[in-house]
Amino acid sequence: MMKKNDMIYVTRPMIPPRDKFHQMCDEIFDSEWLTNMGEKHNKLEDNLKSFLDVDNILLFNNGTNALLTALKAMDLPYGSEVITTPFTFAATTHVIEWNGLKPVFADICQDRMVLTVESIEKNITPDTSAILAVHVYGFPCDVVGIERLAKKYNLKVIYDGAHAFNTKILGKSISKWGDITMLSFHATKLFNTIEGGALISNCKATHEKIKDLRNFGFQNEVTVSDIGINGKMNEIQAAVGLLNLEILDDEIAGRIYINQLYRDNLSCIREITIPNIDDNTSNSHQYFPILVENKRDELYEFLKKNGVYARKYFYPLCSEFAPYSKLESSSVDNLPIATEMSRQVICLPYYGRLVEDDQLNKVITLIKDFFR
Ligand code: T4K
Repeated sequence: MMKKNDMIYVTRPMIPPRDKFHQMCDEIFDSEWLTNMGEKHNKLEDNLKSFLDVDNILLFNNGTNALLTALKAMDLPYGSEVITTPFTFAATTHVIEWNGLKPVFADICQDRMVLTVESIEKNITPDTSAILAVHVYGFPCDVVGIERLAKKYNLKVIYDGAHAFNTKILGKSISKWGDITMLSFHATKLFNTIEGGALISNCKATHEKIKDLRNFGFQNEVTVSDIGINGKMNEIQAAVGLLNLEILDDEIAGRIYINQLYRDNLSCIREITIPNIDDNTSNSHQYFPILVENKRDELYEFLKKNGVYARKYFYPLCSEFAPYSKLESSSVDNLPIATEMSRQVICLPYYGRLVEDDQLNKVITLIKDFFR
């Protein structure tokens, strides 16, 4: 039986330098200001604004609360339909229901596993109010096609960019598209604040609304303008973020190296397909998904037995989860590609420290042995 710490996981978080972290904790405790938009929080907001080159960003205590707030900020008619992908983490669909809206699933494409414009359009009805699309693995949605649809049908566009922290199209942050983009800074994400997230919006009024919603709807000490939530990031989370931002380049460099080694060693295996993104887009380096025809589950079990805990992100589809499986749009006929992809995909271990202790070679050798 493999011990927990001997396992090689799908990801491992960036850990900030401890001496610097302890010093920051001292500063925070000395200041006696622990949360509610403190100094570290505001600094991280500023630093991320420059790093991502965006106009409006607001930090949150996790990505799910951020996405919940993004939908709330759009003021969508109660009970209206939101078109979304089933090929995502449960949080994406849950926030639709938590806002009193109805998820409608559309299908994805084979190469990037994101919603197709055709499938979105096919699912639009007079009750549709918004599109909640996911840049899954940081692979960009067809942002131009979605923008065109949104204009044609007067729909709001919210992007779940939980995996897309570092994705750029033609050098521009992916969050420049859509009304609002959510980023997740969970421990499993490329850039982490332990738990955390952010909303980036492209309109000042939306930004101000989100700011109120994040803090219970308070505009000032005595005025509550909206039905808000507690979405605030605390000072310890922000300290981790400030320090992790300093070491992010090293983490990305490590992942670029691993990405190349995986490609060099695995692309010749007939049963494996490695998805590619096009030249206009920079990779977010969040996950390393591969598609395996027929033998995905056997490979997963073989790796696990040998101490490598890869993950079947995203199997099952959200449309297969009990709360959603009875929806009309959950039928396999409506989602043929998503169904096929979810039965083939497996995300391999992908994090900078994977090069240590021969772990990367172990993963590659095991996969080669499996297909020999
Ligand atoms: N939208 C999308 C598309 C998302 O993928 C997510 C979250 C969200 C929205 C919501 O954002 P947040 O509210 O989470 O900010 C993990 C994460 O918890 C979740 O954040 C993430 N997506 C999802 C794809 O993965 P699990 O249940 O698979 O996590 P877990 O605990 O099995 O961790 C995966 C592996 O990571 C472990 O086997 C080992 C490693 N790990 C994990 C943690 C927590 C570590 O090495 N250290 C750690 O501290 O959901």
